[in-house]
Amino acid sequence: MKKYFAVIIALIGLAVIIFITRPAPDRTSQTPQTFPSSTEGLPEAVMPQVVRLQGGDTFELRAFPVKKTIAGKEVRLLSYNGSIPGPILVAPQGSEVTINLKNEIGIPTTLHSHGVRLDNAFDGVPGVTQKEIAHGETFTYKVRFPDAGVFWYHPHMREDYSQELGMYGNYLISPLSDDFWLKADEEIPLFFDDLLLGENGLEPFYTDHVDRTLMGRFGNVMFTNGSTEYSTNVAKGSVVRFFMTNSSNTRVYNLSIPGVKLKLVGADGGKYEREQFVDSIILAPSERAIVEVLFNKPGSYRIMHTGPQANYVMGKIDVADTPGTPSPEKAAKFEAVGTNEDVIKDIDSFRLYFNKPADKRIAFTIDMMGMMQGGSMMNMMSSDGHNDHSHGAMMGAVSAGIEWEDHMPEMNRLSTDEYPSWKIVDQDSGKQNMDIVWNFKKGDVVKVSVFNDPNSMHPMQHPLHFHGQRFLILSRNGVRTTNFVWKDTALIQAGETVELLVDMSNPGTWMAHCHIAEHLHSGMMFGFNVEE
Ligand SMILES: [Cu+2]
Repeated sequence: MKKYFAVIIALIGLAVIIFITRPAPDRTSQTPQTFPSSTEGLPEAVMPQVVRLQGGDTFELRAFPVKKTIAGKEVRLLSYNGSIPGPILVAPQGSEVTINLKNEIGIPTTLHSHGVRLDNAFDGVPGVTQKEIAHGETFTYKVRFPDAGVFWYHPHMREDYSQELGMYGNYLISPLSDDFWLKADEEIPLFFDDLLLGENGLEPFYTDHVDRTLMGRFGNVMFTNGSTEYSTNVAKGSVVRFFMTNSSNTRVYNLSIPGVKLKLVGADGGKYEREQFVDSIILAPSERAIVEVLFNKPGSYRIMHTGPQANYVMGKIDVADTPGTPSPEKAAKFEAVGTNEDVIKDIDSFRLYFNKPADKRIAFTIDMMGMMQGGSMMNMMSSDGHNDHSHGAMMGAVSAGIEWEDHMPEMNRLSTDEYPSWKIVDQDSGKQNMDIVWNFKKGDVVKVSVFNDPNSMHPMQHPLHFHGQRFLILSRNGVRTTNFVWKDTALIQAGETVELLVDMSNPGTWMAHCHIAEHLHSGMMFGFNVEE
């Protein structure tokens, strides 16, 4: 054990030395250009609108820069329709709406409707499903919503910059049946995000390259719904349903509201099979959680992000001591833990596939210098290392599965989309990243085994997102999931082997990728086709 640990430490040390002494990347341009940071003439960011759409409606979405004061500094951010987050688009399940996106952010963009099983042509992947939208141009998206729950939209170009600066918004898709959710007094969407501020405002972003690709850009200022001091008021006795989304580039949150019970009822693609009370919720970039809370006692409640190294107050909820409407009946309904027979029934037709062997096996790793390429790391991976528990234990000592903070800020800052190279490796074909193209037929149910190599040069978590489809997380390190929910993103911790069962129901040419924006730009993506 100690020997392995020493070897890992030595390898990391060697990588650091090579990294620091490496020749500067050949960038023929003199000084790297940064994106504009001036706020002159920009409108002030406004509060997001709630927009109720019906099937067939058309909505105009305009992306443009705004200014906002954060921690005493006025900074230039990017908005949809002037707000951060963008408008909350509420639409009925089964509807299709038209969204005209006008791009005025100064660089090309697209709109990706995350988790929405829409027509492939409107998935927003530049060069795959559409031509990029140049500054000044408009693209028309037809977005259909087969599933109820919380989804979101964001760009699929330079996410590290444009999504980071505020380009994200929710779709709240209301269910067809009235009894899909518990009757709540309020529904509140919450976007959790962070921003990296330096002495002179936002830390710069470069036009010609993506930086901080090693760990992703961690912020040092926390944001809930675009505010560093988010607060909301609810009436005493209210049941509130929170729709939580993590729009951070890389930060994972561990969320709780001390003093009240959290009832976890849903995630990315709708409801869980069974509701459950939880102490906290781990939310990786792009994941969603649907949580119900009964506020029966007056007071000021904090939304906390509690990490192993630091705690953050993400916002507060004030419950006034006014005569609200606490009712024993409502409390009893909230306390009851429901079973969702509709979800169980929907998943029933997939259970026969749970125990089949994996159809596809991928591994996450990193090439920090090409030094390990084809060498010991590949051998470790192919020697069935994903079943070797000693690797997991070693990972525990080195990285503890999740990187909660940027513990190597200087090294992270110096990493770019050119170097190092993050990799998704197809363990059967040996292909990597965009060389991987899987072919399926509509209706295929595909088991994908994902191994996150704890012995790589930089073991860390990766949230894996599949476009256009839904999947179940079958197991983690061989332990079967006991309460299923449809997902579009799975957090794969360092050292974990996670089995996914993907319902390939939506034809088209799609992407799967790590949702850490900087990792995506470092290459962590691949393609798959679903034939009609
Ligand atoms: Cu990643």
